[in-house]
Amino acid sequence: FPVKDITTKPFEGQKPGTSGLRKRVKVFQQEHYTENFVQSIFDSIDAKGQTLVIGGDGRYFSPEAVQIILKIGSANGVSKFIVGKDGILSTPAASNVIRKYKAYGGILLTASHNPGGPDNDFGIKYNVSNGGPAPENVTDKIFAKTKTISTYKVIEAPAVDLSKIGETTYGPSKVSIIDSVTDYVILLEGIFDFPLIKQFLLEHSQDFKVLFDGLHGVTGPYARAIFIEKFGLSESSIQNCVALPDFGGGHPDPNLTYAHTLVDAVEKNNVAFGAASDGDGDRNMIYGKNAFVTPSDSVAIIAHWADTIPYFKKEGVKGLARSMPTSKAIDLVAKKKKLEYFEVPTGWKFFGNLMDAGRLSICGEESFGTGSDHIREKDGLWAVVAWLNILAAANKNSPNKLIGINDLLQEFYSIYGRSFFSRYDYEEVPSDGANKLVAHINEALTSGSLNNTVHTSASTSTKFTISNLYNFEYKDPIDHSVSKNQGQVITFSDGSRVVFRLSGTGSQGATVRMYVERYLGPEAGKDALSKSASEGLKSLIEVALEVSKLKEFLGRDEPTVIT
Ligand code: VG1
Ligand code: CO
Repeated sequence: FPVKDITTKPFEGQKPGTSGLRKRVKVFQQEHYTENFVQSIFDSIDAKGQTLVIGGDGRYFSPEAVQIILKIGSANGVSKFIVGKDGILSTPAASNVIRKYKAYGGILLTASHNPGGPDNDFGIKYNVSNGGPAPENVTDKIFAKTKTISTYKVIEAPAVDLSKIGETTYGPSKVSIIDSVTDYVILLEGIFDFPLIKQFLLEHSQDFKVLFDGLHGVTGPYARAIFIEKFGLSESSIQNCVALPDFGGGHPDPNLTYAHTLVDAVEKNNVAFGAASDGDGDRNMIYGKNAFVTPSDSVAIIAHWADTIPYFKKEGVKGLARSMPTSKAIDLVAKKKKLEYFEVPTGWKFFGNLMDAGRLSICGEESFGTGSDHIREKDGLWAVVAWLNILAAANKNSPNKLIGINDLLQEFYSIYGRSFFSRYDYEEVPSDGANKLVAHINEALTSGSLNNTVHTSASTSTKFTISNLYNFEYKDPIDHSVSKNQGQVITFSDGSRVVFRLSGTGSQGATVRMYVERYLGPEAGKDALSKSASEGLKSLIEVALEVSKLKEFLGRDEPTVIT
């Protein structure tokens, strides 16, 4: 098998974002484009003689990309590839496979929740040996390589049949095709109390209906194995669980806007426990009849109930963490349980170091990402099964009253109070306007012109006094690396907070995210605590829009998505 050097020229903009390189499929399909990025990965790591995992959410262009990685990887000396059957591994499953088989790293083919298909998005992400996304020093190196690349290496070998499980030789390398689901199901079985969940669901087959919606993303086969085969539920407990390369034309993002197939079915069929995951399986939404769990609350509630989960009972909970824009609900749990807790920049890569150092067990992001140190990615089905485990355990101690999602929410608020939280996304706005918005807030930040100013909500007359403005900066407590400009934060004297950030996962234009949080203590009482988030946050949102002049800069009256 001869190794060939192919001459190429650099492409602009191959900078990995919050979670890998994401672009339109058509961009990746340009001659040499994907090859350049893949060779730049190999130029930034030392994979000679090593094992590499390949897998992804199966979106359009994945089969082609797997073959490209095999060719270039083999030519660059990779000795063994572990590949999910048909190139499929959910992001959490890939993280697990990297760890379990002690691979050197993995290349994940996904653009997560972004739509797929010939006119939509594709993505490539490199993960390191702990199973987590490559840290910034690695992604910076990859980007630098893409700017100077002049050749890439390939072996000339016939394409590998990705549909046959088993090991074959491929040029100088070995390729092992593995079942995409098995290892992951074994992992979850070792974490949760499957028999308890199964028994609870069986006893309550009439009054506690379950529905999981795969949104035609990668989780379909995983959900089938868990809900049908392990928990013994009927076919009607899963929907949209056939993975499709274009996600059936949908937007595989588990939130109230895009997961409407779940929302509709939950309301129509009185489903007590509904859940959905995104294209690559790392996000989750928990949604039951009249009960929506905001992700910031979800992770806090899992932390609160952690000792009902066998994995945490055995390992203990070492520490808690959230990304900066995520509400501070989990901080309250950490304080009460006297645990160490951390605030890190957006994106899962920052949690990994803390986990590797044994200081972090449970963490989450407001963007429907929840997870733990069982792997180094957020994990959609893990969170869904965690909720089922917690509900099954809570009901074990409540023989006469069925405890549902809402009961856990209300109980949590009565102990800790509630952080009302919402995120407004302004997608694909002109970059110019986004930059002006950032500059406007930066100006106030440097000059102090907004400090101590009072702002009144037009509709409710509630007054908010700005107490501080700052740019969030993170110093990693383990490797001491510093990440600057991770979001602009405006704090108010009542403890409320508004954050502005530019998205790092979009494939076109700029996306501005505005995060708002307002806390009410338990003494506010049940009525105030059980309001909808939009009601609880109305006045703060008005003030945030006024202070930032967002509508003016972006030329948008309404956000694209509210979560
Ligand atoms: C978004 C979310 C962030 C998440 C990231 C990857 O990033 O805000 O919390 O970690 O997506 O999620 P950004 O930079 O667009 O705000 V996923 O499910 O792509 O892997
Ligand atoms: Co995802």
